[in-house]
Amino acid sequence: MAIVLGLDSSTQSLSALLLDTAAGAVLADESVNFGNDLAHYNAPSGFIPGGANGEVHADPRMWLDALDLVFAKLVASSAPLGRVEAISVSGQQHGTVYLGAEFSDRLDVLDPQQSLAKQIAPVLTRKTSPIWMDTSTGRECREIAAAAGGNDEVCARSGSVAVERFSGPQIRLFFIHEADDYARTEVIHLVSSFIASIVAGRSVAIDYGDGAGMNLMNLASLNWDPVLLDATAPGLREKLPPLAPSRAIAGDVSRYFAEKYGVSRNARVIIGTGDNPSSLVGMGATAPGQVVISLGTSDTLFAAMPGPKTDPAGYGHVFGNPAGGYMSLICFRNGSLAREALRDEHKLTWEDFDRKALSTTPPGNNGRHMLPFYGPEITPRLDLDAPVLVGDDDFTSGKDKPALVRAMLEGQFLNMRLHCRWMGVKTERILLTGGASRNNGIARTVADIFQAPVERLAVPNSAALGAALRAADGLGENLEELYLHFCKPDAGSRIDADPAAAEPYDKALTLFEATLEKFIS
Ligand code: ADP
Ligand code: XUL
Repeated sequence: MAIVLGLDSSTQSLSALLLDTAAGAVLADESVNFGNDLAHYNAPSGFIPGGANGEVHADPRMWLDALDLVFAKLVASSAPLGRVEAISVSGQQHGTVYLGAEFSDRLDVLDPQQSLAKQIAPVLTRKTSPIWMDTSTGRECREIAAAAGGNDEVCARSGSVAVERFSGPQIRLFFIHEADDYARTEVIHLVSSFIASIVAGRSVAIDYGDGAGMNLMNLASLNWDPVLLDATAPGLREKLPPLAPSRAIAGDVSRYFAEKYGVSRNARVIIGTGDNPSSLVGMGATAPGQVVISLGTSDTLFAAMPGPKTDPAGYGHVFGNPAGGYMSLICFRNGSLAREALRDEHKLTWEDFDRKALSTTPPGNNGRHMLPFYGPEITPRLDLDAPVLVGDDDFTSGKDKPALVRAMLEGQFLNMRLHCRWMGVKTERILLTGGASRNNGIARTVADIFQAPVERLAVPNSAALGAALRAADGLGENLEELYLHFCKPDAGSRIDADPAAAEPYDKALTLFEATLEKFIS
């Protein structure tokens, strides 16, 4: 039984959660919001706005400043960092960080008197990092698929067809457009393995959970796939860290964190994983039979799987399950930021997404519906810059605001219901997490559309919780026992589906699908 720290470097924030596993208690919960707390990076939602041709990048120095800041906040709140026995990391998936030959030496001698960002910036060989929202690599995806023998082959090997946001296509684009900088890159990390490397003070391995989101890992051998490496960029094998199981220990915490923030020198660092695999742990859902919907910046639906199963339509993914085996996932790019865009465009509040809109409109919205995409969507792949509205004039002109809110939420979750069929999972109960899951109107819409009860946990940040639980797992604690303490559904927050909504939503699904098909080439 131990004190363990989980860090989650997500799209919009970095969170830290300190647990006492013996007491079953949360000792500290701090977070840094990139847009608010590090406003000088001009990334209000965690990425650099205005990228051309689908490019979405973030500044890795911002992630490092957030790491310093979150530890300073932990110290300020008197969190017992001197008693931490293990630390692990969760990171937004697919994003890549490019580092030169001096990276490892630099990690060894980090000076506690200076910031992480200042010391690591000189060894970045690519100033900014492409993140999961990037859709700029369509050409590179086609080239990789062609070189590897087709997308079916890429999917059979890696668990996903070549996908624009995945690391392999992003690496290829860098190699093609910035060949010299690619050549001087010694190591390419994912966000999770980059942050874990900083914390451990040495370049650490990538786990099977996050590694599977690169189009480079062979799902069967759990090693880098030679065909995919060759199809992506020359000399790539030498630039990738090794792959390892999620509970692998990277070493002790770096001297930097011990001296600067008083973290116990003996704290072990367990390698990182992606935010979705981490949430699978944080929701206590690593055994098959449970379905999780996460409503963060992206909306995702995922579940542990007994064996790998791929999506014939090419939208879904198979990742490693941090507890062993596999998980399947479907990701939607127009999640919270699309809900925010509608809220701001029509001068609404989250309260309007809660009781107000839903109490004055019926399930199915009398046929009024929306393709709820304010920017490129990945499931299905579609480039729109504004939602498509189908219905009467009051609705399409934006006058009928309650109908707009309902149409947005129904569009998002009908689209989710439509695109998760391939997983073949039974949605008898849905575990809901992510920033938007606290909204009861949104939770009710999920319950009614899937016709399943929705439950939320007492600890809301499941990705950070998953990192902390994985840290304890790395020390040899039993995950199933930890779930009993930390992953209990909050009984008061359960929402049961209204059976009367079943029929209107079956009809709404047909209408939604027909409109969607007109836009998919
Ligand atoms: P990420 O982990 O991807 O950075 P979070 O899971 O922290 O994101 O979720 C952040 C999002 O949660 C915000 O973009 C915001 O739109 C959404 N959110 C927060 N509170 C509410 C609410 N009451 N209703 C709806 N959405 C909310
Ligand atoms: C999953 C995905 C996102 C990111 C950011 O494939 O792209 O969910 O992990 O949360």
